[in-house]
Amino acid sequence: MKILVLGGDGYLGWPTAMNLTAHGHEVAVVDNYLRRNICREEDCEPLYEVPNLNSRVRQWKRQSGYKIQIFIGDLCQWDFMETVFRSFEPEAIVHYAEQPSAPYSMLNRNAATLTLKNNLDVTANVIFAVREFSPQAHIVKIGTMGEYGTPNIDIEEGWIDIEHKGRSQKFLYPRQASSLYHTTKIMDTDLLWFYVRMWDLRVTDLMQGPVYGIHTDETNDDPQLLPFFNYDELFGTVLNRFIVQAVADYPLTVFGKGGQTRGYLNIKDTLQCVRLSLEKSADPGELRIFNQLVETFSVNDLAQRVKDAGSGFGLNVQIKSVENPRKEAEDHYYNPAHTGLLELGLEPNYLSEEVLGKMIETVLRHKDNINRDAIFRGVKWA
Ligand code: USQ
Repeated sequence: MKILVLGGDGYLGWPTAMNLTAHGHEVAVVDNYLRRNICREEDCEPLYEVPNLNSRVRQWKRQSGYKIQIFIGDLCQWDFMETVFRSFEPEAIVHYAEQPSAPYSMLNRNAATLTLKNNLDVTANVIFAVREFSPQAHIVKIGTMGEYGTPNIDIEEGWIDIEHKGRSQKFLYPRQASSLYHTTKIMDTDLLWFYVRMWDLRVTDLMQGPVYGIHTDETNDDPQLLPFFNYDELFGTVLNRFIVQAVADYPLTVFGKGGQTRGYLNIKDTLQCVRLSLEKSADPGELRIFNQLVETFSVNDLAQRVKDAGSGFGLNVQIKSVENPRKEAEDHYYNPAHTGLLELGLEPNYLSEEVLGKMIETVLRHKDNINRDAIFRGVKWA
């Protein structure tokens, strides 16, 4: 299949591109290096240097023999989007091209506006481009479990049947996000759902939980192929942060009570989920939603796991609750359904001592690069 990976430079975009080529697909990546530029501006560079897309594509070709096409530009610009679609003629699109950080979206007005504009403009342009140039193409959009928030009832997989005064209808499951970033993902879902109804688009919206991990089947321990790995407060996800904190002898930053529970997955499972969704497309006129997670943990559970794994490496990991910079429930019910991707064939990689150990080993190799000042800056959400 000819697959466009939008946001192909990112933590998930680049590993996805390699993985899809390794499974026989023809891939082009598109990026404007937005995340790299923000990380430079905010002084939160990744743990190790990541070569640019041209270098990574050359390295992957040397390693594997597979080619990847590259388009560098801003997908908010319609002319650029048009050029990409006309030249590549995709059969499917993986849409990761969003400002992905919740804390960054809450930093200040500029960051909020950038997040809103970028995320909605790119999603709208993808929709218009598919309609105009590739109307049969399947859009696989990365949404977030954060769209649902933490309701006091079970979270269904995208949809819920509501009975009201003796009548019933299926609706999108209620969404109430706790950051502006997550809110843009709700808006994306609404846009996609509207145009699915208007134009019979085929869309899969993947409600993903926080991802952790560094290695995938394609990285082969080659430092040139590793994903962009953040551990700072803005762009690092919690488990990746805790591993770096453990190595840096920095007490693990549990926000508030630490009872915040989310659905986690290994980066390898992100790649499986995206590929399985691509290989079994949604139907025309279908907005298919999967909850993309494999197991739930509280922040306290994760901290304890990292502490235990660290002791195997002689690390004396401390855990310290810090005042929560976010406005979120710290003690709540959380029970999301997540059977759809298992039914498509997902074989989960669960969090284990071995997985944590491999992450610690890799981070230890880059210990000297850790910038302790980037670990906690206390971006207040309210
Ligand atoms: N947390 C801590 N200490 C830290 C960092 C985070 O206790 O040092 C807590 C947060 O308060 C939150 C939980 O850990 O309760 C998860 O935080 P996170 O930073 O790993 O995840 P989040 O900001 O929600 O965003 C990440 C990705 C985002 C994705 C989302 C899925 O950056 O792109 O959409 O995970 S979800 O969390 O399910 O909405």
